[in-house]
This record gives sequence, structure tokens and C-alpha cells, in this order.
Amino acid sequence: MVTGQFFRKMGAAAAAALALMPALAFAQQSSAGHPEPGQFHLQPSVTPIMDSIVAFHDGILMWSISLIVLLVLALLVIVMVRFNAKANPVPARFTHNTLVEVIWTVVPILALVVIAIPSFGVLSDQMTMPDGERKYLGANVFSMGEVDVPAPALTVKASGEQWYWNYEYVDQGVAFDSNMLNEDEIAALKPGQPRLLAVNNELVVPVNTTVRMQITASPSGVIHAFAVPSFGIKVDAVPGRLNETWFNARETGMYYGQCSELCGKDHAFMPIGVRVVTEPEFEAFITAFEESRDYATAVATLPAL
Ligand SMILES: [Cu+2]
Repeated sequence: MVTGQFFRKMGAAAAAALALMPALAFAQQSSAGHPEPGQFHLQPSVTPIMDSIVAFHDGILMWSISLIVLLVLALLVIVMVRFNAKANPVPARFTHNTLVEVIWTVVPILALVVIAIPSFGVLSDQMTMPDGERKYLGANVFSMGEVDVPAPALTVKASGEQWYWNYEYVDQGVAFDSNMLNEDEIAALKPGQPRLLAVNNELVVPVNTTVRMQITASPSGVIHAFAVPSFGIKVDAVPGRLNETWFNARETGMYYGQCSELCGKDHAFMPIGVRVVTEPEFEAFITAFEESRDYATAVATLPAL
């Protein structure tokens, strides 16, 4: 039967495409700390938290989504081919089937449990400040924790303003504002930096160091959210409330994020730029910042971007 063949071919093509999806996702890795045109996966990870998010996405979510889509597709094809009016002119008239109802209740519950167990592990890693002893999941979301993370050595407070970010090195008592650069400013000051993401003053942090991020918003302002995809962090910035998260980046470079809570007219224009530098570079930067209390003087100690 022509229709049946057509649907069988469609089913096979869809199955092949879906089976390839997780493999394709793996093939899309690159090292940029910002999204790229045509990108089709999460941004490359540089922290243990993002490692676990990527592993959870590629290892569990993609496979369960793909299998569920294939199962539903197969059921639809069976119904269309075997139970259309021509193939099945006299329909059955039963209204219940206890076995089928038990199966379609229990199987989704099992699927949710399989997804939930590692997801709670990933979540608690994100919410638990390292103390130097706790082990983190890293890329193995089914482990009981196997990645060592040192206790925080630096505390940064990010405050969402209307519409830019203010960063404070809390223990050093120095702070600065970070505003988006427009295209002319990028061309003049920081050629090659990405449009709508480049900022005038980047948050500078050391590599391989646990950074405690305190996140809030201007007391007279609105809610924002601080998010850096390559670090796997996204935390609400709420006026009058101090939220906390952490990251430990293993590669130097520029990493970009964006305000991720709709906050008003310039929500799309308050990007987050984090520059991860070597430890000696950071020492020079923060010493100069403490002495001069001037961001421009401090950042002049770093190599040009
Ligand atoms: Cu905002």
C-alpha cells in the first residue's frame, strides 16, 4: 500500500535523523566563550558545573527525548496504517484497557525518576559553596562526586543596575561599573569582540580559582539575572536579597553572558563580560586596583585583549 510505504519511509528517515542528533551535538564544540552564528549546542564548558550540565544534557536528556519522540512516532504510524477507515472498517468498541493504562502511567514516572536523580545532584552542586572537601560531579553525573574544588579564594558581588552591572571585589573594597559597548566603540577600543556582548570594563578573575559570586540588584531597582553559559551559572539578581553561587574556570579567556531576567527597556543591552586571567596577572591587577582604586589603571597591568 502506497500510503503505508510512504509513512514507513518517513518514519525511517526521522528515526535516522533523531539517532544522529546526540552525535551532531557532540560535533558542535568550539572554544569561544560566546554564542556563534549557526551554533547548535550548549556553549563549551570551562567549569565543573557546566561539565555536569553538558553531561546531563547530552547523556540523559537528548537520549530520553529522542527515544520518546521515536516511540510516539511509531505509535502514530501504527495507528495511521493499521487503523485507518480502509484497513479497519469495523472499529473495536471497548473503552478501557487496564494494562495499557498502567503502562502509560508507570513508564512516564520511571522516565521522570531517571531524569530527576542526576538532575538533583547537578542542582545541589550548583547551590553548594565549595569548602575544599566536598566532591563535585563534574562530567560524570552518575558518580557520587569525584571532582575536587578548592574553597573560594575570591568574593565578587555583582549588582544589576538599570541597565548595566556593577562589580565589587568585596574583600578588597573596590568596585566598578560595566557597560555595553556599541559597534563604533568595539571597532575603536576592542576590535574582534562580539557585538551586543562586549563591555567597557570586564570582570577580571583568576583561572583555577573558586570565585564566590554574590548576586543582587540595586535596592531602588528591578530584578535582573546574572548568567554566564560557559560557567553554567544563572542566578536571579533581586533587590534587597543576596543570592550566592560559585564558579571555578579552568581556561583563561573572555566569557560572555547576558542579563537573563526581563528587566526593562535595556534588558538586552546589559551583557556580562568575564575575563579569566592567570593568577600572577590577577595579582598584579588586583594590587593595582587596591592601590589606585581606579579600574582603568588596574586593567592597564593586563595584556591587551
Ligand atoms: Cu537586567
